[in-house]
Amino acid sequence: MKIRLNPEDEKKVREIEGVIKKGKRFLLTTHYNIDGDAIGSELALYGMLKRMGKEAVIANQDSIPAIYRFLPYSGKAGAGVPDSRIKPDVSIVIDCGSADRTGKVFELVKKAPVIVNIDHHFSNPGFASINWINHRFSATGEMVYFIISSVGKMLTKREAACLYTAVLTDTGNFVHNMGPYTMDIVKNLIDAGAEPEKIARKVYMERPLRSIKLLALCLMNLRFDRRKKVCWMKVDKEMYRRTRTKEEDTEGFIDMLVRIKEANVVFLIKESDIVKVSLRSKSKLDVEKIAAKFGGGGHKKAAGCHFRGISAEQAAEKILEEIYKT
Ligand SMILES: [Mn+2]
Repeated sequence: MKIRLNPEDEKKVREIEGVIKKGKRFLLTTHYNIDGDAIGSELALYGMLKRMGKEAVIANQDSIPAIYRFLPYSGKAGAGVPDSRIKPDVSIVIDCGSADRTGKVFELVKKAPVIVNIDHHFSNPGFASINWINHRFSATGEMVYFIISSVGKMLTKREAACLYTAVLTDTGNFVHNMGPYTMDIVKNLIDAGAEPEKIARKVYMERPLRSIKLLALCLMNLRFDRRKKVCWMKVDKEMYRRTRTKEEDTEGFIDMLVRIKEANVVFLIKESDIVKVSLRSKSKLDVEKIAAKFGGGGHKKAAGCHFRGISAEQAAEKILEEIYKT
């Protein structure tokens, strides 16, 4: 089934098509704290470029979380330190609301004469030479879908699996942020060979026991503010130590909070060298605005920010204070 894009988006796809056809050496990157959309979109694009006989290198600040290592091509996206010998003629930045979300890799990105920015974050300022930004897409994976169907002519089973994972995870299992094309795209991805059951099992049903034990500790300190209907919890270093876990074991913890009926806004605080906060809104309250107050970003319903030099408790207070101002 052919999905018709609106003329403006179609124009962007054509523009990116021109760059991809001309380019020889591509650098692909995405944001740190890699999520399913970031890695799924990146790997699908990598698959297409290789299929077209292009040179392509992936450089990411962070390594791929364990739950996404089942994805095709995931072996090509090793952790971080960019190889300074790479001389790309096109850099493609995927799912990054701002350039600094690429971390140190941006030094390498800048070396390319042409930078392409493909993203669905509302706040993206358009930092590249070609910017395709539209927050109406549920996931950047949807945008990559249109690029691959057009430039790559078809969609392989492997690329479809990557993009399905992108859309599945960025919509929180098809719960929020659904766009006008989402279900049509998903249908086409399944037709192209993506296996919904297998992917859902890999992403949601293969958690190590230690991660659930960590969740149990977190839930013990679940807090609730009745007046503003805010629910939050923290993960601190002591909890990681006791359960022999690390940050990637907290994947999906925030979704536990989202399930709470009484809550309108929820957040999870993770303490490591810095204090990271993930926020979700179940009401009209725009959590992107809250995160932006502290230099973070994201979407209306899902956003994040971080703090340095303060404790998890202090960070929680700052966030609450900001919520109380709304
Ligand atoms: Mn995304």
